[in-house]
Amino acid sequence: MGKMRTQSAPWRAAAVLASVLLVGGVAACGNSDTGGGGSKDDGKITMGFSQVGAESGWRTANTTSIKESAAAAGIELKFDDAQQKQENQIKAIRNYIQQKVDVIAFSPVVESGWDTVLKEAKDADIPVILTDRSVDSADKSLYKTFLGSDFVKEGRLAGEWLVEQKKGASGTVNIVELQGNTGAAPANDRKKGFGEAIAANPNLKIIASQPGDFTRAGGKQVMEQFLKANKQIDVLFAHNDDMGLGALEAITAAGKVPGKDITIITVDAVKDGMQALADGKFNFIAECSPLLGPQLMDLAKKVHAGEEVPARIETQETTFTTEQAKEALPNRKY
Ligand code: GYE
Repeated sequence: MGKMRTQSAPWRAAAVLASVLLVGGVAACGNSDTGGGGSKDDGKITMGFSQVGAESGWRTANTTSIKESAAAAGIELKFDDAQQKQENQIKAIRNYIQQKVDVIAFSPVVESGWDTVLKEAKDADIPVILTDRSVDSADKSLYKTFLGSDFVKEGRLAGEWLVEQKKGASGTVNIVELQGNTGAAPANDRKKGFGEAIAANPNLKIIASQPGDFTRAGGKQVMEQFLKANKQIDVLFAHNDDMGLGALEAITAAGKVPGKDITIITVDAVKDGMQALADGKFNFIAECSPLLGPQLMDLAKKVHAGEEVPARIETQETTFTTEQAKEALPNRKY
């Protein structure tokens, strides 16, 4: 050190510059480590997750599952809520690419329009996992796997139950349908499955079908319109519990008894929906599980390690009648 003090001015300047570069270099390296750079010393996986929003009880339970599972799996989670907007999801995914996360996972708000950003992730060598909802991209190499429910099946199970209930009906059965947000896989697929199933009985007619965006407010508002425009409504098929719960208010306000005057079928089986079913306000629910976190973290570890994973992993689910809801409710976690 004594020598340093005796250095001439140019030498001192050079030494200072060298140490600044050295410290700067270490700092940059450290940043990329904590920021989720591809080359990590600590071996910790960083996942960038873009969530649809917070539109329903299902979504809240799904977000909790993902956050808890990431913590339990030792995965560093970067989480973004897109507030039901595709542009926000694309922005979040681009941010994750820039931050060089190890894995990107997301639940696409709509099915179409993802090819460009998925290609960007692929070019950056970042594996993508689709969870809950899928995309309609023709190029399946743009993502590693899709973990989630079979929404067509959920719609079909709902429709088959109705066909069975109404098999003795002599006249027309008027059905109204509350769809999820326009263009979403669960909205498209549940509509399709339900429509196919009820085609078994030509007396079953969908007289109105509109999006209620998977929210309680949406369900209430659209059901009010349905009730105003249609004298006789026999059945409501809502693509999720929350819209069904919103519709309950509209039905009661119109002086009708939900579950009796109007048969109500929904999808999800979150706690509030199950309570309505147990109370006889809903009549049937096709389950859709939001607890995707543990499987998602498992898949993230596998794709990060370069292991092969199945292209499609389907969630296991069931259906509930009022009696079954009463039985299941005490142990329902979400
Ligand atoms: O049914 C609905 C939510 O994508 C399966 O999104 C999910 C759906 C779920 O808002 O409640």
